[in-house]
Parts: sequence; C-alpha cells; structure tokens
Amino acid sequence: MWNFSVMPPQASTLAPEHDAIFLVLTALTLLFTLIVCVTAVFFVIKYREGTKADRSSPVYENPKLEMVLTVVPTILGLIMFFFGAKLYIAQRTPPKDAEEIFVIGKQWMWHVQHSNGVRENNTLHVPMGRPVKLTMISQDVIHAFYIPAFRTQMYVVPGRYTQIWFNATKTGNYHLFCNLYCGTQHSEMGGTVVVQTETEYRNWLNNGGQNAAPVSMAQAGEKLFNKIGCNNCHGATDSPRAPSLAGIYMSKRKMSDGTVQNADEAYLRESVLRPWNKITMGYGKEMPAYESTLTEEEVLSLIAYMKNPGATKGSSVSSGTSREEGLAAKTDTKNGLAVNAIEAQTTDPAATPTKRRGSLSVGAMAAQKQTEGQK
Ligand code: HEC
Ligand SMILES: [Cu+2]
Repeated sequence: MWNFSVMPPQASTLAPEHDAIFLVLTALTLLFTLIVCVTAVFFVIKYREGTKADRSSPVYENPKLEMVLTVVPTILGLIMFFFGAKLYIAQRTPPKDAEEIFVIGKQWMWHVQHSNGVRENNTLHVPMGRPVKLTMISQDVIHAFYIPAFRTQMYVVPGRYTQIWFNATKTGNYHLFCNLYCGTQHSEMGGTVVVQTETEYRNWLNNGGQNAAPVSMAQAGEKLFNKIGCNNCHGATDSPRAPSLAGIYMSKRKMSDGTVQNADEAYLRESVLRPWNKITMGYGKEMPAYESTLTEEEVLSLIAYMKNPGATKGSSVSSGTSREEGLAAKTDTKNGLAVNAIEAQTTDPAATPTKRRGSLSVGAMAAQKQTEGQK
C-alpha cells in the first residue's frame, strides 16, 4: 500500500493534546454541518412547490428551541476555548529548565547554534525527554519555523526574538519547514530535526557536532596497519619475517645494494607501495606491494602511524573509536605490554581483511589464512 498518513507522527509531549483538540473540533464542525444540512434538505423537499404539506399554522418563534440552539453551542464553544487556551498557554510558556538553542532564519536557510557553540544548518539536533527552547530571529524577512511532528510553529521576525519550546518524545528524524512564503526559494527552506537520546545528544555536542569522536590520522593508520595485516610481519623487534618499524621515521636504513636511505615520508610511501624498489639489508622480496590496494589517503595515515616512535612496536590493538582508547593503547606499548602481533589480530575477528579478498596480495592472504586457521 501507499506510504501515506493523514497526520504527521506525534513526537512531542503536547502533540497528543493538540491532535485531540483538533479532532474534537473537526468532529463538532462535521456534526453541526450535518444537522444543518440534513434539516435544510428535509425541509426543502417537504415544502417544495406543489406538495400537500400542511402550511396552515407557520411557526414564527420557539423560545425553548432558540435557548437550546444558543446555550448548547455556547457551552461547547467555551469547552473548546478552555482546552485550546490551556494548550496555547502551555505551548507559549517554556519551562524554566529548558535547554536553549538559537535559531536564525535567513533567505533561504535555518542557521542553528547550540549553547556550547556548535553550529549547524538546516538540521536541528535535540535531546529526547527534555524541554528545549528555541530563541529565534530573522536576518531578513519574516519566516515561520514549523515542526509538524511536534505540532509547533512560530513566526521568525527581523528585529525581535520569538520563542517556541517542545519536549520530544521519540528519537528519529522529523521534517522542519519554513511555513511562510519568504521569497523564490522558500520551498527549499527546510531541513531535519534529529531527536537523539540525552546521552547521544551530549556526545554529539561534545564532539563538536559529530556523532563519533574525530579519529586522528595516526589512529586511523594504526587501525589499518592491524586490519590489513602489516602487523603480521612487522613487530616490536627485527625478526626473520620483517624489520621492525619502531622509530623508523627519519632513521638511516641500510639497503641490500649497500646504499643508505633516509626514511622520510617519500621513502615510507615507496616502501609500502613498491617495497621491492629498495630492499632492506638482510631481507628479500617477501613484502607484498600495496600499490593497487591502498589509496593515497590510507598511505598517509599509515605514515602518520609509523612516524610515532613507539607505535609499531607490536600491535597495540586500539579500535581507534575514541581518544581515550587510543591513549590507553599507547601507554600499554610504553609499559612493554605489547602483545604478539598475530595474537592481537585474532582478538579482533573484524580485522580479517575479507573485504579486500581478491585484490589482496600474497602476504596479507597468508596472514588471513593464519587468522582463519586460529578461529
Ligand atoms: C609478508 C610480510 C610483510 C607484510 C604483510 C608487510 N611487510 Fe613491510 N616489509 C616486509 C619485509 C620483509 C621488508 C623488508 C624488505 C623490503 O624492504 O621490502 C619490509 C619493509 C617495509 C618497510 C621499509 C622498512 C625498512 O627497513 O626501511 C616499510 C616502511 C614497511 N615494510 C611497511 C609496511 C606496511 C605499512 C605494511 C602494511 C601495509 C607492510 N609493511 C606489510 C614484510 C612485510
Ligand atoms: Cu522562510
């Protein structure tokens, strides 16, 4: 069937009350329309020209009926007014502990600024289950800030602050509109309200408007180093498999042809992409060439990782998802707690480079077999 709903989702504390009032009003309107229409049609038919209906004593007034027709709608109207006014006051009075977020409307975008300075455009991140107050102003013409799922809207006016508040009840993404024609691109002046749990929202704020903490290049490099199996050959010390890479950056390397190379960025890059161009003294062509498997971005992060003197001493397995983890991993290495490279890789099954199967070079394939064998 179609993905069609009569009402937008209810995602704020006031939305159910708003909808109830709206539905009752609609029902009452329909009911009275029906009463008036049915009676009108009935009389039109009954007293049409030529019928034999009794027209001998026409009724000119009926105080009882008039009282009923006056008093009943008045009471109904007052009841609706009471609930409407109650909701209106609730909607216009932000709770004192509300989180304040600032919104600037301009042709044709919404600019949002959070209390700690994080900014965003045409998106509004808010915590769930906590009152949020928007203080809004326009930089040019009058706009209207409208979030249907929260059943709330307010004009955004130049030279004057206006406010709305809401308390979101469901996580998810909801529409955000400018609901007042404000120029040629008015229809594009909208976006998304992202409702997150309180913790997610705090993390998002603290990460400067990102859901995950930024990962340093060296951390990304470390992750990649372990993931594609560099650590299966390169360990804390020189081994028959491969020379150690610990402290390699800017050191002098002896090549098997007798020359000495300075291990700068260019040398490290070449050593990863085309290792057989310059073979380290005492080794052969065991290292696979990564020329066709790594992007320049990946090579840069590997180099950033190799520049860290302690970094490649065995694998310090850090998922690289948070700074704290990365730091902890590094301290481990310093304390000499470096774990055996292969062991380390098996602790993280996701590290198997399955994605790269096919384009994988021999060395990494061997590494993969090893890990699979140990499972
Ligand atoms: C199959 C084992 C193996 C794998 C896997 C491997 N290497 Fe190597 N690597 C070697 C050997 C052996 C040498 C020394 C011979 C040479 O220079 O090619 C070497 C050399 C190097 C050098 C130059 C070292 C020096 O002494 O100057 C760098 C840098 C390097 N590898 C980085 C990497 C990186 C980064 C990865 C992962 C993308 C990797 N290696 C994967 C075996 C391996
Ligand atoms: Cu607008």
